Amino acid sequence: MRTDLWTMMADEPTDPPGGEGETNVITKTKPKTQRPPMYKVLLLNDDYTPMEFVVHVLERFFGVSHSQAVEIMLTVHKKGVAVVGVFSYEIAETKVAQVMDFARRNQHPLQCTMEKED
Ligand code: TYC
Repeated sequence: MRTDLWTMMADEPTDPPGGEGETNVITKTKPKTQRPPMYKVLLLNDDYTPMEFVVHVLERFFGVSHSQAVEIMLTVHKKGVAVVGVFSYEIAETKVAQVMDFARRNQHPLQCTMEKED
């Protein structure tokens, strides 16, 4: 128990009366907001899928304009692969399934995959 004036005036908290002489320490913790992991959807090049088909896929399943679709398709054609969008796991999974199913039904070997973002 502190009794002298200078000690009482120090900027430490005083113990509540009747306590066991403990001092409460308030630790500030930063609230951590959890954001879900995101997944890149990748389109892969091949030698057989027609360019117009890939452009159509990009417009239809990724909601890009015709000129953006041509640009992305040409990037894949030249570089071998391109990220066509970043989505939550479930959305990415759905996009991949939609593209793969549409390509298969049209007998094109177009490949679409997903990859976790770092
Ligand atoms: N390389 C194909 C061709 O020359 C076109 C193509 C582009 C195929 C993009 C797949 O993801 C792809 N017909």
